Amino acid sequence: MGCFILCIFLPPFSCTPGVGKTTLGKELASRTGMTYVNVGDMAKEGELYEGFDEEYNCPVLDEDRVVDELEDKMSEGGVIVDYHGCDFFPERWFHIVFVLRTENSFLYDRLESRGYKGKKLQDNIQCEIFQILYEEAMSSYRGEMVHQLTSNTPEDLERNLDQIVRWIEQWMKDNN
Ligand code: DAT
Repeated sequence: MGCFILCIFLPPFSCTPGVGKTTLGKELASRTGMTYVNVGDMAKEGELYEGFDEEYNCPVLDEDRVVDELEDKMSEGGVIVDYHGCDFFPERWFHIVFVLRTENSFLYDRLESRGYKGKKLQDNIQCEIFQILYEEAMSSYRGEMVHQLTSNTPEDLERNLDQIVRWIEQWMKDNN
């Protein structure tokens, strides 16, 4: 079987954007037996940073070291990668890319309850409004690989899980 990967991301500029990537990614891993990789946590553990962004109060990821660190795991396949950016991952790593979308009113409450305020809160909300991440995904990967999923409510989460699990089952049938 070739390499088989899902990638799930959302808004940049912050370390924990709150659209539901982690919740979806971990639940998907437990339903499918795939491996879940949280790139933010991996960077924190390995200190894969190349500086600190004072404006956003957030470390700056060392993208080359992250790619080096992930390379072996990705070539084995069966990996769900969770991150809020995507343009530095090699396209060959992935079979499908999901961009989670949360309406601003829901996102505002989730980010505020995580203690985001001021510029950091506003920039993350702006990022959603202008679909920045979706556009980044569309320019980094073939259009047919990139799918948007709505993630406002627990019902959305359940529907997204069902949809992705069905997609994985179909992929396995087609590629085995
Ligand atoms: P992220 O990994 O994108 O930062 P998360 O998975 O930690 O986001 O979720 C942030 C919070 O929102 C957390 O309290 C769980 C909740 N949540 C996640 N997906 C949701 C959904 N579809 N509907 C309602 N709440 C959701």
